[in-house]
Amino acid sequence: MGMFCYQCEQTAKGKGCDTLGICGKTPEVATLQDLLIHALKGIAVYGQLALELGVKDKNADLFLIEGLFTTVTNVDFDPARIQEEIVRAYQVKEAIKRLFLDAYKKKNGRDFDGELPAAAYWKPAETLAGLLDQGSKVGILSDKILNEDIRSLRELLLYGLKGMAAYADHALILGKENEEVTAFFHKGLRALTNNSLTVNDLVNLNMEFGMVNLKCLELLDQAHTDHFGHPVPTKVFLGAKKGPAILVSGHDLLDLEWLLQQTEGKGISIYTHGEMLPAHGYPALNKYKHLVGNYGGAWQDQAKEFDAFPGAILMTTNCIQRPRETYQDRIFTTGLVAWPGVAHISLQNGKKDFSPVIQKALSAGGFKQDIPGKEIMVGFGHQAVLGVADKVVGAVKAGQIRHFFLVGGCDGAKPGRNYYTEFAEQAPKDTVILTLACGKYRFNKLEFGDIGGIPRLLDMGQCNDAYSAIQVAVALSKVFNCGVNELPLSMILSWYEQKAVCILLTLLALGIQNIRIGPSLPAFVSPNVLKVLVEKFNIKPITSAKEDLEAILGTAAV
Ligand code: SF4
Ligand code: SF3
Repeated sequence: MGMFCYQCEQTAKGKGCDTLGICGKTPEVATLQDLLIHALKGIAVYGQLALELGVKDKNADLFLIEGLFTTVTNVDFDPARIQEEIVRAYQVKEAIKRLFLDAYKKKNGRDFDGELPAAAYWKPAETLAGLLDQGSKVGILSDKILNEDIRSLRELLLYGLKGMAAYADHALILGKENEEVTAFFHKGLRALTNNSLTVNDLVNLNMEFGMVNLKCLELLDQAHTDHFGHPVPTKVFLGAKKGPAILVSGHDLLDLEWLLQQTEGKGISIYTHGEMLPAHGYPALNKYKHLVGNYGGAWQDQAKEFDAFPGAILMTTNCIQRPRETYQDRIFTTGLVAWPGVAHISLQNGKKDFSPVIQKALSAGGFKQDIPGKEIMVGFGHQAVLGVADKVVGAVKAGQIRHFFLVGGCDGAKPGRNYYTEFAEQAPKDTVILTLACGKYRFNKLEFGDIGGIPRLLDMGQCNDAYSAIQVAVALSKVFNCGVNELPLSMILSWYEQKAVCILLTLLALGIQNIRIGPSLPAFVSPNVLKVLVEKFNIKPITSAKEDLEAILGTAAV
């Protein structure tokens, strides 16, 4: 059975996974995910038509968001769950279709008789084999004669939508929604079925998406800060405390809060992993004394680290990898993350019961003794950084800070990512490094010192906290009375999965130029689309840390 997927940076041979995903995605899962996306397009066709008549369906909105998030890299590897989603997708489509048809008739006094794209008429086959057959006909390459630039721009938009879905889902979980953001899932997915859109139309739509995603990032920032307070600079312990332990990974801060509440007073220590590290900066989470510290590094090292962790592990979002047998019975998934055979904690009546995780932590025994460790700082969100804006601006004007680098984005397993460590290490002492997302694990334990009390390494948070970096850049450009592109600020980004795609589209939509991106360029960007990105935005692939630093700062760089 074949497959084709090139949505992430580690795609096989830099072209596409066609026999088995490097991530562990089987052809069966890949094909079911293709069919799920097709089904979501069908919902969006009716969803958008209904919206044009002023009719909304919350169920369809949520389904699109969760469905897209399900297909993000390293989220759901369980064919049974995806199969269930596909069957539900049909029910959701039929419901929104009825809503639209009724509204149409009411408005026009007659039945709708327009032609719609194939996705609108899709009906799931009754067997798994039938679904796989359907999925094999709607994959990325199924339209053999599709222009490669159109395909490239459609996939760019689709991956952006997947990334935004993850952020919209986190915001929704915390009770925040933005109508424009929600509506764009319908608009964007429906556009992917529209054969009359030109390259230009799709470029514009990608830019429109970028601005909508900015709103989504803002919404999630608001959801996080309203619920957990604004991050404050906070020291995070990297050792361990004797006793039972739970390790929490992923981006979902509410899961962590619930777990902290349910473990309070039970003698269990909670540790953050991967993208959960910034949680320590939020007052409403840091107040729990048993949120002890951070353990391990970025996602690609999890097999070794989870193996060695003497407790239970909870994966709240991406990135999960195939669990080793040694910890298969100690790892739990929740939310949209799933791996066949791994215990899943579901939402029931608006709550999650983490008792199985807690029981496992208690029975696993935990750390036999205290393990000493150093401390690192997190919590430099936009409010914390802008709170010392005077000091920062003063240091720039006095020549103490020559340049800011945003070295942010995902980590990954492919060689070439040492560039980011080298870049941070070689950045001159009169430069400040802002960082976010899981790529920072390559250098966040190094000593960078400070400039007049301003730490040289400022951790702004998770990947979604790119919003903080944008806020800081905009504020600095106001102070210095110049455009963001004229600031002494350079963006050095690393990408892996689709959230990085949506953030990149936002930065481009904001007109930010000269972004350096690595470790390799996306396989789904066709040569012509790349040409447009280079011409319009001067986007460039990373070279070597030394060369890039010299190019940015001039020859006296290092
Ligand atoms: Fe390959 Fe990435 Fe797709 Fe997994 S998500 S199948 S690694 S391109
Ligand atoms: Fe990392 Fe998966 Fe993207 Fe949120 S945890 S940045 S890769």
